[in-house]
Amino acid sequence: MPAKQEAEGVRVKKKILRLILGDQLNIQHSWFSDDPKVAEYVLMEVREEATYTRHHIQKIIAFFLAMRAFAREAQDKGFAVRYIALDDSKNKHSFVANVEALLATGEYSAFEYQDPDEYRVSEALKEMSAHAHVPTRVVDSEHFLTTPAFFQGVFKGHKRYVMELFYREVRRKYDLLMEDGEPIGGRWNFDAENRKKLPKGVTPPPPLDFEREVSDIVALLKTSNVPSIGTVNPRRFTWPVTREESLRLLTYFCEKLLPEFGSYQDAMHTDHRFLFHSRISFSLNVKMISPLEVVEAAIKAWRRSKGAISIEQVEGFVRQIAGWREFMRGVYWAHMPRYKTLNSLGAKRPLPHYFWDGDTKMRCVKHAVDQSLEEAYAHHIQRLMVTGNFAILAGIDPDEVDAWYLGIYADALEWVQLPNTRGMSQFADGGIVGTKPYTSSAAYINKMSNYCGGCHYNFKERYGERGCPFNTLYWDFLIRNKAALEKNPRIGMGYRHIDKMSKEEVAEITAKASEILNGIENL
Ligand code: FAD
Ligand code: DLZ
Repeated sequence: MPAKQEAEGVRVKKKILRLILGDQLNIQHSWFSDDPKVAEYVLMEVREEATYTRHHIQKIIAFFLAMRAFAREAQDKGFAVRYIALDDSKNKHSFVANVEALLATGEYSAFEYQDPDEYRVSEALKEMSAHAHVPTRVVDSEHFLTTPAFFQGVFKGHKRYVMELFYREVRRKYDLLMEDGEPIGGRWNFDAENRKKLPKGVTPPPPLDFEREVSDIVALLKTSNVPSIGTVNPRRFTWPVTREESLRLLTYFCEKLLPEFGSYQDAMHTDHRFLFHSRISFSLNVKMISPLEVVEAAIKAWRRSKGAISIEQVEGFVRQIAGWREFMRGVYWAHMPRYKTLNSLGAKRPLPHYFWDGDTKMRCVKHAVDQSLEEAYAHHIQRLMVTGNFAILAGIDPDEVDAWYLGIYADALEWVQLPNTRGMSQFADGGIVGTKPYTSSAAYINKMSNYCGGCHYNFKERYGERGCPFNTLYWDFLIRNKAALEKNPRIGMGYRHIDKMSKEEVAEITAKASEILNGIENL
């Protein structure tokens, strides 16, 4: 209670201090159905979060803008909001230090926070709460379709996790694309129909961008010496940073992109960075929009189309959100903190410079990295089958791969980035997320993109001077990791192929691969 009021004997009812993290911007949360008088909400821009990895500049800006917009919206609705900006002289620059300083004023009756999505932050707040001198409470963030307990329940008694099994349970639980207990279309999964290359003559609609001036935040980050990667146009910042913009992006997706989403989900093209992808991940991950409303909007659009949008388009989309996204979260909470240390293939090579500057003759890697640096975005197959594929084939240290993925994408938060990178992409978890490593030679990249035409390297060649590094490294990866992978039934075919190779051919692959890897910085 302020000293003057206390001295005057005025009884001011103390408020609860409620912390809102930068990825908890959910104005639909039940906290905001409470009487506005009961609590003060605090949001904070802190160095600890802005620097725990080297983030893309657009990611930091998107978080700060979204937090500021959320604070304004809550204030406009009558809630008391304290906003600690990066350059606030009282800012202690960590969640814990700022909350402790606020509680030390004696102005609050209790401290409450929503369950954080990241293990590091969850542990820090738990530890702080254990020593707080006011009652503390952690509440659900009320955002996901499933809980860690649901995930454990689905896999109780199973030897391994299978995304498909989990996905079916979520479909049943929420009655998504179901009819009389059966999946609509007679199949649960239309993955096989989601693998078309973008044909000539099909032009994706232009992306829906939200244009705003961000020179002031760019200047703030500069004067505050916050390190970052990537570029931003200060006069044209395009990410959605409010719930209203996120809803507009969702509507645009349902109307313009959903009709072809599934078909070209895995396609890559130098002229079309976003193809038919929704770019909704940032909005989802900071909780401006909920996964249920996203999948329900897509299903509604599909129903409204009366057959004009085929089932494989909408099922492919629902699977990503109700399936993969929730599944990855389940894996994260079931295996942290150990998951972050796993390196089943013992990979230890440093990440080459072109992940940071795009300066490589491999056209696919160059395109995916340049795009990531310019947009803080690449779609799933670019992340998995270009940059991720190269990293696993080259045996890059998963710690370095994680740090890159956690920084470069606007949607990157550890709970979803880590299982995707260390698990699905790098197989460093030894098969917790996926049954086999996602690796391919240049043939797959050529099949799904226009990257290989015009590349310095020849996608058809393995050993020659201009042979594509993906080709040699693909076979060398299998040879190098034979002990760890040979018994995996899903890659048996690769080993049977190697068994048929002559000793000379195997030696040639190994020699060419070591030449490539020794010169990895010059590819
Ligand atoms: P769309 O293609 O339009 O898909 C719709 C939504 O489905 C996405 O917005 C996302 O919420 C969800 N989704 C799709 N695939 C996945 C998946 N594998 N895991 C979780 N959700 C999924 N996604 C993140 O949100 N944050 C990350 O940090 C992240 N890191 C990744 C790292 C690697 C190595 C890989 C292979 C994938 C990663 N993904 C991550 C998953 C996926 O690539 C992105 O969610 C997607 O590219 C975001 O673009 P979009 O919104 O246009 O997606
Ligand atoms: C990613 C991020 C960044 C760059 N900055 C902030 C910040 O200054 N304040 C904040 O509350 N959150 C930020 N975030 C998101 C957090 O890292 C995220 O909320 C935690 O990791 C919990 O998932």
